[in-house]
Amino acid sequence: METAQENNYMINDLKSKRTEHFAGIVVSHTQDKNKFIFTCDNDIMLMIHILTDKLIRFRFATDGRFPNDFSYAVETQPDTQPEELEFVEMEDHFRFTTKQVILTLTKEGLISKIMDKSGNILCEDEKGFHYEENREFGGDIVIMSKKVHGGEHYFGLGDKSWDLDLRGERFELWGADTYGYGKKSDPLYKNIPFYVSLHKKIAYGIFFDNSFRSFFDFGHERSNVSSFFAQGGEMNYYFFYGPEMLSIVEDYTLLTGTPELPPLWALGYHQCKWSYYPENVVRGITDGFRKRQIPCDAIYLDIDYMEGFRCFTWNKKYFPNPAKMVKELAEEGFKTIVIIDPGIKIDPNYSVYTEALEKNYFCQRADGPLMKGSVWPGLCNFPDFTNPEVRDWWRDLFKGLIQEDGIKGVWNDMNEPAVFEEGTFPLDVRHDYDGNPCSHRKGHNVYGMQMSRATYEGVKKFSYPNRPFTITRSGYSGLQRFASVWTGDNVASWEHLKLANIQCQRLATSGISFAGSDIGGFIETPSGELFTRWIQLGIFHPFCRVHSSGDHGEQEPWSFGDEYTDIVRKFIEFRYRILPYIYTSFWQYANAGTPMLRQIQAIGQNDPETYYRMEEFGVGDSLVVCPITQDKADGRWMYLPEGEWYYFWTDECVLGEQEVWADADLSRIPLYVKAGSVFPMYPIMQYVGEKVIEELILHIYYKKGTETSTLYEDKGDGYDYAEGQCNVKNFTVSGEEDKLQILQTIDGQYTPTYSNCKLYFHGFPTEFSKLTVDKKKFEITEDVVDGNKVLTALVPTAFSHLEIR
Ligand code: MIG
Repeated sequence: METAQENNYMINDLKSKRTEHFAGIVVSHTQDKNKFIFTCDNDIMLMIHILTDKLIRFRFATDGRFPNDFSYAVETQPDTQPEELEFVEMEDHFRFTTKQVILTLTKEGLISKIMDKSGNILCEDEKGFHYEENREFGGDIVIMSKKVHGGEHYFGLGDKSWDLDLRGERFELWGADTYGYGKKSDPLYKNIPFYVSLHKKIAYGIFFDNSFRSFFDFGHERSNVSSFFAQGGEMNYYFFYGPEMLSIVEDYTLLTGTPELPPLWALGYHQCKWSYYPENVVRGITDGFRKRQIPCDAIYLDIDYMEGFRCFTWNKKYFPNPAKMVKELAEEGFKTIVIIDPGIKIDPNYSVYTEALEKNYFCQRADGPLMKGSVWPGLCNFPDFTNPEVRDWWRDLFKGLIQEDGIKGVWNDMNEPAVFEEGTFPLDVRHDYDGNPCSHRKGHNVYGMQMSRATYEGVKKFSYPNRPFTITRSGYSGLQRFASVWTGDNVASWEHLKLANIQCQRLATSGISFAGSDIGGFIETPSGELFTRWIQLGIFHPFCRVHSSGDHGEQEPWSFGDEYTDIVRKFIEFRYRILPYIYTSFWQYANAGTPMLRQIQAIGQNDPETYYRMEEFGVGDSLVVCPITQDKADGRWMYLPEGEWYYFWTDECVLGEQEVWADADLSRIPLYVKAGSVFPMYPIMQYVGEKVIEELILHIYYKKGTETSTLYEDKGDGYDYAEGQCNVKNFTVSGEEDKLQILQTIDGQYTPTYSNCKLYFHGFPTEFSKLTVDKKKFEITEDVVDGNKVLTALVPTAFSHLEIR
């Protein structure tokens, strides 16, 4: 918060010295299909691009011309048209009407107001666009102010460590290395200028595509005004109409890009520490997992694997034969992942350095010298990842690690970029910005994203035909195309467990679903209880990794005594059981931009009670989870959204739209399954691919009424799915008093390893005893799962019609 305040002062200071300029009166306008340009008598211009019936781009210019239209977030401007568009000029304003919204724009001052078709005001300018000249650097400080409505709530903005609702606060986007951050430390690592507003059951979204240091104020300076502003660049923003929150997040994610499907193993459990070395320590850890039968897919090497922290080298004393070690670990099912930082050690005997120096790939200061800064290797220079030629070079550096050494994933750290003394680069550092040369003022917030982009391309190129896996700490909107993320250097405390929950939900709402926290906390040591509670939450986060700094106790699943180990094992096993479900929700994310974690407002939007909650959240289509975030608890109150929900551990069915008490001693996490779901599971595996899966498991939860569930399946790696080797299965459950039917449609040509599925019937009336699958009778028996007696049957997976009565 301190930095933000300093900067506020800076802005306020600027305000006191400089004049605010507002749009004058529109003197001309042009229309080219769905693109309109309005020019004012004082050279302020506004381009309004109606991209769809519910997506509108606003772009302002201050001196009579628009500069080159380039964005790292939006790779190609959508070439779409609204279904309906009517444009009329009135006496004092213009009006645009699409199938979904009405936008009015005043001729004086370019003040816009957007309504839905029933006349509800969604989003309305207060002062609207204005700017101040930036005499020091040139360009403008661009500002947009809008009205705050009664009952308005604000969500999104990336990794902010604040309550889920951002109302009443001001935030800054300026990627920062924030070791041991706390609640409301700001700014943090990631720069995601996108938020969703929700009021009166209707949601809209704003994406301010500007990479300069920027600010979002949600009624902080003035309680009736929200604003966003940046220290340079353009006022260039997109308005999204829902009315559903989920569809806004989808549209934003599709605009800024979806990731490809990760290899299935990347959705398994990962073990990390700063640092596991030398080799025998690494093997001690991996053996520890297999010996104790605790599933794990990935093991990490932090900075100490390198020779003096030089990227793309190995410390041969610690790791005499990396390729051999990595190969042997792979035989036991472990994928080895290594860290790569941006700082390249200044060392004339280090080829990565000399090559980059010779080719002029390092960032330069304004007057020519190379950007020099201290990080782990000592004094370093830093590649300019915003230069496409530098990215290609960086990409090709991965050949050795991936192709020769067998590394399966790369972890990018310190890419805010972080520099020890100064914090980050000085502002005069130059960047290519893909042919739009600029200073670090504009390049800072995208630096990490462009690093992870080059890393992703390298890992992908040399892993092919397998899929790549990458992680990044920093990034800008659209980073989700290139990497998964973690929430940085958190602390082993109950407060941070809460923050991890909120940050991961918020990231998902901000287009970044593939996210997780350092489970157990990076700094300090968790108690066994805290660690266990954190694992219980972490297994529902798309990226599931334990990580800690090395200067304290052990943080492996077995570090806290047998009582805890057994519970932790059970939950890591649970992660492997629900893999087909997590994978399906990843596919929904990759395919449609649907967030994998869904904050409760997004699944309970018609129930304003949900607007004030933040700990309970949806995972995929069927689950609601709520972590226990205090010690010695044996349950908690939580809120369930609309519908009927089964408590996972007891099969007790309760109604939503109310607070419910979830019994959860240390062996449980509050977990509910939506009635009518067909919930897929795999058998427990120690790692992905350990066993050939012979039976798919489907848990069917009884409901009077209809519900549809989806299952996506493919080989779990490689690109055959792009050639149709994948299936999308839809299950439509319709339950009545005396029977329940499931219709299955299968779209795709993939043949899974299993031809049978084991069905478990939850919550079914006891008299149901006859099962017919595609007109054939099947036997029902009784079984015990997770402590409950459940009816079960074994049937062919490819059924089209199933009936139980
Ligand atoms: O200055 O590589 O957030 O996960 O273990 C610290 C050492 C550098 C910070 C990362 C953390 C990582 C650590 N890194």
